[in-house]
Amino acid sequence: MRYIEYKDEGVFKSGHFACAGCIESLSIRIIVNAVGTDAVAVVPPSCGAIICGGYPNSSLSIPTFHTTLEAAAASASGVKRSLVARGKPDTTVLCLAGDGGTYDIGFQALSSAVERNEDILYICFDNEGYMNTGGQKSSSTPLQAVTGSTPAGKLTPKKNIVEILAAHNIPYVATASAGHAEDFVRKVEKAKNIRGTKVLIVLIPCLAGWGVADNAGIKVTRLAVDSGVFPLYEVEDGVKYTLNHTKKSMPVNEYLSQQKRYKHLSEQDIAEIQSGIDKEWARLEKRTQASVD
Ligand SMILES: Cc1ncc(C[n+]2csc(CCOP(=O)(O)OP(=O)(O)O)c2C)c(N)n1
Ligand code: SF4
Ligand SMILES: [Mg+2]
Repeated sequence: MRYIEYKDEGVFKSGHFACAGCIESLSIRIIVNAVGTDAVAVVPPSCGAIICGGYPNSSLSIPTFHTTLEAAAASASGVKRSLVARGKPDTTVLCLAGDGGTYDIGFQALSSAVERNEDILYICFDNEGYMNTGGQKSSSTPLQAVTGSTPAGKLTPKKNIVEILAAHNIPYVATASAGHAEDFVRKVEKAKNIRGTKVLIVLIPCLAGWGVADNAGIKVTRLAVDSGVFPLYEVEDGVKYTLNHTKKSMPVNEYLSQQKRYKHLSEQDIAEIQSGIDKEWARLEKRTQASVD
């Protein structure tokens, strides 16, 4: 049996308000402990906001600033610039946002921050919907997934935010998950030591929103990676691609069948989803190969 090992500096404390079993709290624990205590967190409305909590009951022992859903990356930019002006250029400014706050509502602020190459570490907890407000679809919701606002299944595919950010020539953008903790810690530490804008997209199965069993969060993230639904990869300076988990070892239905949001799918629907995953995987393999050549 393999155990997850990471240093725990006590930056994340008990008593938060995540749903029992949600791996977003574990993901925050991994991130803040990898970053350490010389850090400030900027958090827009989201499940992450209720997990981090507000003063004096915050579960983070670093300064935590709650901002608006539109403005997380802009707020983080301002916090970082003020720290630099006060002679603290090495303090890490972390943004802890959801996918609605990243792919949709906060995207203009994020795109502008990346274009200015602000020195922030932006984390997107991607639970593929507006989950804190009851589970509406976002542009991160995948094709065919049922949400509160797509009761017959979403008609359009998930937006490819990694490619969009890579097209900004961002210094570092990567995907990560608590189901592959060593890779996750390595990416946070690597990102922390790069100057400029860094973004990590972290997959979070929403137990309530996806219809996943309370004890299956880690299992579902591993299935997402193993089936190629959520490839673990990094892009540096918009051009250098690295696939971190290089095997796609199981059919997508192993992943889909764990979730109530996909219960309505026909065999043809599953075949179409599989075909989309195979195409994207082949594209990533080509990009990775081209980065090596
Ligand atoms: C401009 C704006 N619209 C709507 C809201 C209400 N709201 C608060 S949290 C939230 C959900 C955010 O979704 P996401 O960023 O994906 O985070 P999650 O709740 O899924 O963690 C919404 C819509 C808001 N605070 N501000
Ligand atoms: S609503 Fe979903 S993402 Fe939010 S804390 Fe609960 S299980 Fe986690
Ligand atoms: Mg969300």
